[in-house]
Amino acid sequence: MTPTPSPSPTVAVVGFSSATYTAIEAGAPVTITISRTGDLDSDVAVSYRTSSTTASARDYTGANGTVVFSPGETAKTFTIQAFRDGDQQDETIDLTLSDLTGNAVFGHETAVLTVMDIDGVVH
Ligand SMILES: [Ca+2]
Repeated sequence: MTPTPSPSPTVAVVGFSSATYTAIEAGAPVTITISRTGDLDSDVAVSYRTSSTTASARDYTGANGTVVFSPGETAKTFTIQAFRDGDQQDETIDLTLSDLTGNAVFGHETAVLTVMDIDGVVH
């Protein structure tokens, strides 16, 4: 008798590589990675965007766009640059994924980038 294949349906898991990131104000741009694990055989697209309730728009270079994982691809990146703003407090930037298409589910759908303040540092 023919063994019945037991299909184990795999899906891609797409999300930020971490739930938290850290950048230093006026430091090097921070690279944010969107990773894809699980099913690597299909095309998967996802959109990303940055927003913030504590940092104003001129405090960092926001990013938004759509990335497409081709078969075999496991990581996509974008960068954010935080600027010195004169405020003496750490600020956070929210990273959000949306519009996931293809055979995929979300991992870390959101993440938080903390920008470490340098204005309040006592030298
Ligand atoms: Ca500051």
